[in-house]
Amino acid sequence: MSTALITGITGQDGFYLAEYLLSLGYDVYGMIRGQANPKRPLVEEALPDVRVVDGDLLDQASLIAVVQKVQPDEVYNLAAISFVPLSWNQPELTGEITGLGVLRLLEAIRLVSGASPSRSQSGRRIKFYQASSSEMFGKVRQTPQNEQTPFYPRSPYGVAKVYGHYLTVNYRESYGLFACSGILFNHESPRRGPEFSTRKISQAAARIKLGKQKDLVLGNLDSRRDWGYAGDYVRAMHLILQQPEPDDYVVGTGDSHSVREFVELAFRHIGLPWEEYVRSDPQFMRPAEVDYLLADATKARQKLGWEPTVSLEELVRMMVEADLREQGG
Ligand code: NDP
Ligand code: GDR
Repeated sequence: MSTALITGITGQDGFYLAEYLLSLGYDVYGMIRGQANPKRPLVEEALPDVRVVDGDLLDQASLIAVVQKVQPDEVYNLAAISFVPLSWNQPELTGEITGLGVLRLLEAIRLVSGASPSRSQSGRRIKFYQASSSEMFGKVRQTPQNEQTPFYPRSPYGVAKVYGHYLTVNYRESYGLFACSGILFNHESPRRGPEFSTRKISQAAARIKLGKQKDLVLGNLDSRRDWGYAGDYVRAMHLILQQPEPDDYVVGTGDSHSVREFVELAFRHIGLPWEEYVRSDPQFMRPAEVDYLLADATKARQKLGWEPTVSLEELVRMMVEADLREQGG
């Protein structure tokens, strides 16, 4: 039986990945931070087979202790400050967690596995997955974006992810670590945090339909994202670590839509005219925007055999339906 350690177990992806790895027969450990993290009971209830361990990406010693204790075959680093707007308000903390946190975890793996610059096979004992992001492409240099596309991050979050990405490549090349990075485009689900655009929209649509909310105030409706379903993307994470050689992969659907289109689909589903309920306000505009993301996931399709299975229409329906149920509809 293989053992996996997941950081960010309380997040959207942590949940889907844990569920998937458990279904494959893995022994799954999930790292949780804080002395009374309110999400701990939720994880324990939703994922009773996951073993919870305490650690924080800000604390090097805690990460060494966790890796030492768990002795994982695979480590998935999903923990981060992941909400892009917050990264302008707390840029230093974002750098510490989303950027330097990757360094601390890689150091823990290097120390525990005994990897050395001589690139002995010991570096391959613990495989490492880094959650890189399409936000690294930012003000895109080419469309669609693939593994060769240069980065041009547009937020402190994007900059921190670029640091984590290159550090993952560097530890692979410096110490022979089996360190990989998945450059994932936006992926959503009913478990998406309500601060992100898609869940804010699906939740508002459900509440408006049920008469619990009057309107929905968003920011930029023109930006375009390559949106997929989170359940599909965690399969790609796992596949990336099952390849004979460590490498980096772009993962996305190859289809891009505007925020406005997402709104239209959600309101079509509840049968209300979106123009009467939705408005755009500068308070939700970003200091610098990522206008247009579109994935070229040819490498993931060819080498991993990965394909998305959920269309945008299905995703919107799934999210709005889940929110209608949650709101008591
Ligand atoms: P979430 O925001 O849902 O989850 C983030 C997780 O990080 C939470 O479990 C949070 O724990 C944890 N965390 C934050 N700070 C620390 C810390 N100091 N130490 C330990 N854990 C911490 O993100 P997603 O699940 O959506 O995304 C997973 C990863 O993938 C992130 O790194 C994100 O940046 C990246 N990504 C996501 C994409 C997407 O579309 N979802 C696309 C591309 C990349 P807590 O509950 O305690 O706050
Ligand atoms: P993103 O996701 O920044 O792409 O990062 P988000 O859903 O927050 O924004 C997508 C687009 O929607 C526009 N937008 C709004 N966004 C939010 N959150 N709230 C609003 O009211 C609103 N109105 C318009 C934004 O301007 C943006 O253009 C997500 C995160 O999961 C990152 O961690 C991950 O790396 C990337 O996806 C890939």
